[in-house]
Amino acid sequence: MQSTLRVVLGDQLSPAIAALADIDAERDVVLMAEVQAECTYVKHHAQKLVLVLAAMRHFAQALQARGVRVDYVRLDDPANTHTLRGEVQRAAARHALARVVATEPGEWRVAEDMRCWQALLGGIEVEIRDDARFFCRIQDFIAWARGRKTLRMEFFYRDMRRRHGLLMEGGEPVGGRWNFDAENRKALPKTVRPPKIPAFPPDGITRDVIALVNARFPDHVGSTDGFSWPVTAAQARVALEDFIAHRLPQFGDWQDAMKTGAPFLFHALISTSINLGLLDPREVCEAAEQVFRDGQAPLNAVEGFIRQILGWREYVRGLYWLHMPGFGQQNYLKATRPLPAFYWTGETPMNCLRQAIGDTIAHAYAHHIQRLMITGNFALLAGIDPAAVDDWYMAVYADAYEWVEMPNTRGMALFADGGIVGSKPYAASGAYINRMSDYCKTCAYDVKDAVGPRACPFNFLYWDFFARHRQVLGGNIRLAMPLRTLERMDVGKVSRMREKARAFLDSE
Ligand code: FAD
Ligand code: DLZ
Ligand code: SF4
Repeated sequence: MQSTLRVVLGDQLSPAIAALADIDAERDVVLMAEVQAECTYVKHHAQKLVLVLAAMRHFAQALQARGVRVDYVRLDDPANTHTLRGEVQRAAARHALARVVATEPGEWRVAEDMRCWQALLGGIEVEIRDDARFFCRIQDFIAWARGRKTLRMEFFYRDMRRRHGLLMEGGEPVGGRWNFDAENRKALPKTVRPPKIPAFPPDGITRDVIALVNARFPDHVGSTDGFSWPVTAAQARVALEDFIAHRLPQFGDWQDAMKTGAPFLFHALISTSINLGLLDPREVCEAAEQVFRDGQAPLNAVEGFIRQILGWREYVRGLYWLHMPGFGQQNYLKATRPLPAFYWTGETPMNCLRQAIGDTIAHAYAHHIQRLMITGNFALLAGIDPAAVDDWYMAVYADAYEWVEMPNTRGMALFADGGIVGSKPYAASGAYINRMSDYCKTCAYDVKDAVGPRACPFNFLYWDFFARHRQVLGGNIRLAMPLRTLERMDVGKVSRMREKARAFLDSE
């Protein structure tokens, strides 16, 4: 009896994933394979490895409980070839196959590999299906982009709101405006205590994976200690419900705030679950809209949250596929410095970086503003090689997959794409960090100083950045203000700041 092999990758853990859509439980086999190549193509944080492998094992168990035949290859299987293609080939030899069905992967390198599978399998048909878990199919994004001069997120987002009817009333946006971002940039008052977040202690399956990861990947960043990410759809739903009940109402107000010792603030902590497939983005957006309709969360919070998922998440995915493989080569500002060693340890006197990197290493998580305005901003100002920065973001975050990491890092944070994702670089001096966090209060540097012995590095690096790139950024109307300020600055002060920048960067 010939069967269909249905391949499910480690970030495709949704019962409704396209490859399983028409499964015949009597005849078909699902292949899931833990392979060294996916665990080491970047040195993923130890908690990300535990998350993906534990979620894969739980998902396989749930499929088996529904009567589905799962051919599950473990990392410690002595016959494991340790590549996805090798495991598909071995599975083809084990089962009498009529065809292989897979869902398009999230990363270019895997998509390239998948295109070779049919030839490798001696002509067994390989069908690769669209990933329907996203609001916008890749082809639809490409059609949207065709013929447009600029691809701004805001216009894409409005189209998506219309197309999917989220926060709409009679063809118009609820509340009369598309975007409430201007109301979402408040600093956190000292008196506000962020709510506790739910914990998901490891069960037996996850404890086995923790032991495996500790034994096989001891040199990866971070530790498995304190692992507490949701690894099943049921846990992910608990995490979502907790966010909606306790943090969503304030999400808008303090979305951009940063606070010492409070890594999660009012954020959702759901990117790991959505990216793995444990949560459906539609379910997430609809649940958020419902609490607004029930009067339990304000519009600025709910619109801000839905914009991240329906807007930014879909938009960066579309841009990734539109521009790959070229995206990975872009380096508009010709940045070449190596990544400073403190990115891997957090050991630096710059308190903002120490906090953001410390949170990252401890939890495989930092929230958006820490990623963009602290670690990303420093790498932008310092002129760090985008390839090294990409590698770091891919390695340290539990939610990292290239389709979402690269446009955010090369595009939004580093402006290495020359303005595809954002219309200007997100460059900021210490004043921004001081306004949005309490980090500067306990820092060894003086945030108000740009030239003295205790000058905040973000200040002199900021002006050095604009001086260095004044030619290439000069035509950008959105940068007219800092460039004009630079022109009017005392020449001696500018050269002192540039000298400090040079000495500082050479010492890192
Ligand atoms: P919240 O702040 O609560 O937001 C809710 C959800 O919105 C997130 O779970 C996520 O699904 C979505 N979202 C928010 N912002 C973005 C965005 N810019 N792009 C895509 N989705 C977004 N996100 C990843 O999922 N994986 C990455 O590898 C990743 N790398 C990043 C690198 C840089 C340099 C920057 C600036 C951002 C990156 N992001 C990445 C986006 C964002 O920082 C994370 O999605 C977010 O911090 C996850 O935490 P949360 O679930 O608490 O998000
Ligand atoms: C991230 C990851 C890891 C660490 N391990 C595996 C694995 O062993 N097997 C697997 O199928 N997938 C894994 N993944 C997820 C893949 O890297 C992911 O599917 C591709 O990068 C495409 O997004
Ligand atoms: Fe960061 Fe400068 Fe503030 Fe220190 S003073 S925390 S280096 S912005």
